[in-house]
Amino acid sequence: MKGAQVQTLNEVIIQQQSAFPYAKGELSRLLTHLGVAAKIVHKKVNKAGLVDILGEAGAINIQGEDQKKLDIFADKTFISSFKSSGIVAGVATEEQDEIVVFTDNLSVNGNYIICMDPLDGSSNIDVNVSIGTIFSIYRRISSPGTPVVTEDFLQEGNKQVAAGYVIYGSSTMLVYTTGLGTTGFTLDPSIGEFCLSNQFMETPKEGSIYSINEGNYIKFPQGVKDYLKYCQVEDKSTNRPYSSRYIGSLVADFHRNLIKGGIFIYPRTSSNPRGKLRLLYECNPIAFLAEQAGGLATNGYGKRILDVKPKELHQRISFFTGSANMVKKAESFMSKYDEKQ
Ligand code: P6P
Repeated sequence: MKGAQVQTLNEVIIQQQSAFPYAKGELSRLLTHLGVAAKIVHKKVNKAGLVDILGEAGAINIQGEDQKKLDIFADKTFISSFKSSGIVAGVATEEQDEIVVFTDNLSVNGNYIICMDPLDGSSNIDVNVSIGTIFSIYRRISSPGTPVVTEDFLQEGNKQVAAGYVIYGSSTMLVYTTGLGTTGFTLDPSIGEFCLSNQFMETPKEGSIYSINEGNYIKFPQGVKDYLKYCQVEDKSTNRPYSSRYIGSLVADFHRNLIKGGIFIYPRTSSNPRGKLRLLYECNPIAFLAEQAGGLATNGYGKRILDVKPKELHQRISFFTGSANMVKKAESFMSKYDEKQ
C-alpha cells in the first residue's frame, strides 16, 4: 500500500502539467508511457544474470560496437511504447542507423519526436555495473499528418521540451526535467511505481570529484592535461587533490556527480577528434538536466552544448559537464590554447 506522503510519477507529472497552461496533457501522457517502458526494461536488466539475455546479440550498431541482447530489447521496448502512445511521430536511437518513422494514422499526427540511447553503458551489463537509458523530447518541426524527417531531429538542445535518464543501479531511478528543475523518482518494486525521491535536485557549485578516462591521457588536448594536474595538486584551501571516479557508464558517472558535485569530461582525443559521446541522445539530455540543476555543460571551448546546431544524427562532441565552478575552471585551462573544436 502506498504511503499517503509518497507521490508517484503520474501525480507529479499532472501537478507539473498545470504549470503549462496550454498543455493538452500530451507530454504528461508521453512521460507516463516512458515510465512504463522503463519498468519493463528494469525487470529484464535485473534478471539479466538469470535469463539467457546476456552476451552478444551478433549485430553491430552504427557505433561499431557489438550489440548485446539487452540493448536490442531496450530499443524495441521503448520504440513500441512510444509508437503505442500515438503522441510520438518518430524516434532516433543509438541502435538504429536512420530515424524510425511511425506511419500509422495515429502516430503520424503526433507532435513529438524522441532522441534516445536505449541502454547506455551496455558494455558494463556483464559485470553488473549500473547502466542507463537516456532520452530527449522535442516538438516536431514538420507538419503533423506527414511522416517526420531527419531535420525534425537536428534541433538545438535548447529546444528540448523534456529530457532525462533511467539509471538501473542498486535501485532504479528516473531523473527528468521539463524545464521546471531536475526531479528524481525511485522505483518501488513492491508497488511498481516510480515514487518522488529527489525534488528540485541542485548540483553543488563546487565538488571534489573528477571523472575522465585517464587511459587516454597521452591523447588529450594540453588544456585537459593541465586541468588534470590542477585536480591532483594538493591545496587544502580548494579541497585538492580531488578524487578520481570513473565507471565508464555516462549515466552512473553523471548521476553520482550530480548529487555529490564533480566534473565529467569526455574531451576530443587524437583518436576521437570530435569526441566520443553523441550530441543528440547523450550530451543534450544530460546538459539539460545539468543546467536545470544549476550546473553547466559545454564542449570545453566555451560553447554551451544546448546551443550547438546538430548536423547529423550520430554526431559526436567533446563534453564537459557538472558543477558550474569546476566546468568554468576546466575551461580556463582549455582557453590557454588555441585548440578550438
Ligand atoms: P570509454 C559507454 O559506452 C559510453 O558511451 C558512456 O556511457 C561512457 O561514459 C563512455 O562511453 C565510456 O567510454 O572510452 O571511457 O570506455
